[in-house]
Amino acid sequence: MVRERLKNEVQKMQGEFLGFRPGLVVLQVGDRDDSNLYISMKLKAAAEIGINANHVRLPKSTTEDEVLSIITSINENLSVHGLIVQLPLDSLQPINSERVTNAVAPHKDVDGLTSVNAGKLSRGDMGDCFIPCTPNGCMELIRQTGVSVAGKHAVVIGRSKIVGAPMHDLLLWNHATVTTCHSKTRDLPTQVGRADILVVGAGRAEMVRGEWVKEGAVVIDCGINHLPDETRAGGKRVVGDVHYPSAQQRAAFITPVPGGVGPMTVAMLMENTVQSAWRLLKKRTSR
Ligand code: NAP
Ligand code: L37
Repeated sequence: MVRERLKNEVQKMQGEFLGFRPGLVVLQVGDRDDSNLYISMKLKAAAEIGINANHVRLPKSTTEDEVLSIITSINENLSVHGLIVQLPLDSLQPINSERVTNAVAPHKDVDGLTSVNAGKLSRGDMGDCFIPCTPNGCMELIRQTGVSVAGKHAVVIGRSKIVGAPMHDLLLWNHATVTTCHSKTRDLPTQVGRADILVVGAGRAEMVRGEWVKEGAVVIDCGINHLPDETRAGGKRVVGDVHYPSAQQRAAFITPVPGGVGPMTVAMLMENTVQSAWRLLKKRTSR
């Protein structure tokens, strides 16, 4: 649905601005299997929509200064509207990933991970910032349920820069009352039981049990975890942070893993890239 709309928008852009295409760069250091899989999904989605995506792959031996200087040159490249650094960095060198993500020009930061974009979101200035893809996808999934967020009690599990913290901000500025839980939270089951809307990004396989979940809640599961499973090809299976079979009996809506938040995360990266290109085109035509 989102992808179909973006494809049409890109076609419209190409018509209005002679062959123009939004440009995306995915910067990867090293060769992690999970990153390779996610990047291939991003490149495939971009190709389908008509976004010109480039995968820049650096060896494990790359130093922080080298990464920073490549980011600077991509920042200056006018045909690139979005730049993401795929985390975690898989380098043999000590690299400060905070410094690296913050080197991305805020107006190309389609992951929404720079301090500038995160700061805007935390203050509720959503109009001119980029929202991180996973929480943005979660909001889209919540919207698709038809359940309104305003006035509801939302519980977020996790406070990372990429999932939990921006999810908290988004729910708050969409007028939920938000509780954010983390590894030091006491009595997680009781907190979860208060949630009309529950978003989980903890990285703990099937941690949230169905018995904890409030009857009729909306449950959004960001977790991607691998459990050993002899019956599967490859010897493992993918599960979320929520125990789906039990939670599904209580929740009014619940997202599956795989096939839930993951694909929507990819769609939101495309959304942010197209939005970034529109902003540039509007600036160009208003001059
Ligand atoms: P992360 O950086 O490891 O953060 C995990 C968060 O969960 C931390 O805030 C941690 O608390 C909290 N936590 C850990 N164990 C907990 C527990 N037992 N009880 C309560 N809170 C607990 O992970 P992340 O990058 O946010 O990712 C979270 C999950 O989402 C992972 O499964 C990851 O694979 C998945 N993910 C999915 C997508 C997607 O597109 N679908 C994208 C990114 C990540 P502290 O802060 O106290 O340590
Ligand atoms: N933008 N995303 C961005 N920047 C980063 O630095 N780490 C990271 C990031 N994470 C990311 O790309 N996550 C992600 C996770 C899952 C999917 C896509 C992106 C996804 O589509 N998963 C599928 C398949 C899961 C599997 O088989 O492992 C799913 O259906 O959930």
